[in-house]
Amino acid sequence: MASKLLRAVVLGPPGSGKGTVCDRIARSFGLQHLSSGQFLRESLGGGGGECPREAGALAQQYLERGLLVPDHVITRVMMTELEKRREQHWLLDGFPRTLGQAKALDGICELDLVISLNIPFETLKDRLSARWVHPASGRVYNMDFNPPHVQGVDDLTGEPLVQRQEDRPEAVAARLRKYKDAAKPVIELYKSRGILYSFSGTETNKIWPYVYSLLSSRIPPIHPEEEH
Ligand code: G5P
Ligand code: MG
Repeated sequence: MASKLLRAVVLGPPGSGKGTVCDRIARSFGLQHLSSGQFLRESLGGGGGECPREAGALAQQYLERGLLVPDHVITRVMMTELEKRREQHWLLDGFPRTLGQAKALDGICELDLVISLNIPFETLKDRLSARWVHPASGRVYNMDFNPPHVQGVDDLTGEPLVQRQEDRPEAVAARLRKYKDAAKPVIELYKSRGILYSFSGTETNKIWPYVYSLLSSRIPPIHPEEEH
């Protein structure tokens, strides 16, 4: 097992806790955490990021509206990133999200496990509408889970926080429906291969011990289990 590189994916709707779970897995097991949304956002800043600049400009229009970026754009970004990490264990956060993306991924690797986060619709709606950001830095707060020290202002700069267009309650429901339609065939595909592991609940902290124990059966932890 030591020489085999782990290829894992975390699937879940917006706000389901993919980023939170992936951070913890990366810390506990030493996997590279590769977030498609993060690569896209970095590219928007122009330079700095590793995603090609044209892809970034194109992606911006979709990101702002909470829509899925076209398959060929995100697939190109992810293939470039994965190519650089052939020798590392990795964990994908937010990719693949459509059947077309899943097929592209099949072309370059064989996945070992897929974690699917099943979070009730109402919980997702509440979480996403509680998210506020500091536009200049991209720092993200959640009014329930990780609130700023002072309500409505960024911890480091003291500047005002704003709510993203796509996190406004009226936009959230439409976003979640679209996600579900696109993701259904992806989930079916991995289920039929016997590599899908679904976790249901309303709290990341309660799901985490199960995810940890699944991962432990595949790869030795580099850090003992953390409470959070
Ligand atoms: P992203 O960046 O992949 P989303 O919208 O899928 O963005 P997001 O918002 O990043 O998902 P997440 O990673 O699933 O959510 O969840 P998270 O950030 O860990 O947790 C969400 C919030 O809830 C946080 O504030 C967290 O602190 C809080 N939270 C976590 N657990 C709990 C809990 O137990 N309780 C409470 N109360 N709170 C909790 O993609 C962004 C955009 O990029 C494009 C799309 O335009 C997308 O909209 N994109 C793609 N387009 C096409 N194909 C792809 N593959 C794409 N990937 C990205
Ligand atoms: Mg995320």
